[in-house]
Amino acid sequence: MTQFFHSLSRWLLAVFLLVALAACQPTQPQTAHPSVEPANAEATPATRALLANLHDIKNQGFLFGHQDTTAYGVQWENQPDQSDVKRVTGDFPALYGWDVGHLERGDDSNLDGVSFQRMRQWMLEAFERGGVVTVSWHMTHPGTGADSWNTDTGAASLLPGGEDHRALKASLDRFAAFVRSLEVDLPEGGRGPMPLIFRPWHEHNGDWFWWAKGATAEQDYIELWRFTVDYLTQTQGLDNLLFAFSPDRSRLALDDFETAYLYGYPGDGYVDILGIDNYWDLGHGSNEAPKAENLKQFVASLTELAKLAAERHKLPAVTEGGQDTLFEADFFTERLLSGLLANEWTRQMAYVQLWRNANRARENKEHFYVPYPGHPAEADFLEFYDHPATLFESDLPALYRHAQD
Ligand code: BMA
Repeated sequence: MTQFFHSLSRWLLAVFLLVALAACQPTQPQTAHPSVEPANAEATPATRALLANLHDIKNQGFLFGHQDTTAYGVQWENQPDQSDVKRVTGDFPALYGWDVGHLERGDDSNLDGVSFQRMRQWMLEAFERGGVVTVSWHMTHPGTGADSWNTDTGAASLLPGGEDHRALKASLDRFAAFVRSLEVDLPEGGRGPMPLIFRPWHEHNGDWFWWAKGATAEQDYIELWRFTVDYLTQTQGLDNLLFAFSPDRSRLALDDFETAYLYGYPGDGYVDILGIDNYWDLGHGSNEAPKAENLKQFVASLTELAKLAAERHKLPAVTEGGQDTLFEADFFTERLLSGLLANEWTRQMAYVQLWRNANRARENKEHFYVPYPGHPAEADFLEFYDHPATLFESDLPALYRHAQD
């Protein structure tokens, strides 16, 4: 009997220790997400469903996204239902990136010549196809009118009390009007603006944009972000936005990732997606590290990002990236996919968005990230496409309804 109690108490102690140990462990990738709350407490049902479904997806694979994909490609423009992704794979991407730079000026077209009227149409079509739309904004400075890359004047004058604050509000008003015009039949009934992933003020830890390090102080950046979110949600009443934060990998120290990543972080109440813009580890012209080192660092950057996101119940994603001009024919399997599948953390990315395929004839330059017909990386991209972890349009579950609905 004593022996029985002795072994029982040892067994109980072991169980207790195991439970206690589990509680102290660094967070593991989660399969369930009971506590995912959007930054905007008033977010619409479809917007909440999108966030919850993206959290589910991250355990299975990642959405493949491409900037400006239906507007033009390397060898074509102004053709309906086209995309270089589709020309090669027969399928559309799952996620569509667009940039509203120059909307703030009241222009008809964005900074890359994409008409806003057509952009609206392409966004609506993407939603109809079940895809996800994400929006960035290379905004000209609302006070000076200088472009995004002009760092002479930072964000200070745009903040409440600043001389250009009204101009910032006017820019956000234009954005709100554009967002409101993206009206669709909502799965929960009625009509309203489609859910969007809004990714303002990106790559702020670099020094190449006026809202970024150097031109803008950290505290001013935080205030700019918070004002933007509060104004769009509370003043403009937009409840269809998820907010993505996206520092640039080239300025993120891997040995002190958390501190580096949280530079300018506006707080968990202002962000839904912890993104990273990663060109640096994927064959960037200024990165002299050998390929093997790039891969190790790519994996490390995604691992650290996913851990931080898990701790904060946020969604990790590669919000921009790729290899400009795609000079390695095995880029998609050897660099991108192998990095994304490297471990249980890297597999947490909800989406990966590559940058645009500039039209060769109109822009007179080579600047592209996905292959086009005849490009040497075509076969490799097809292999990437066929992998079960890469989600394109034909792999998409219904994203705008809760799974249990
Ligand atoms: C950059 C380049 C530019 C473009 C800008 C905004 O990365 O693609 O050509 O104007 O993004 O889309």
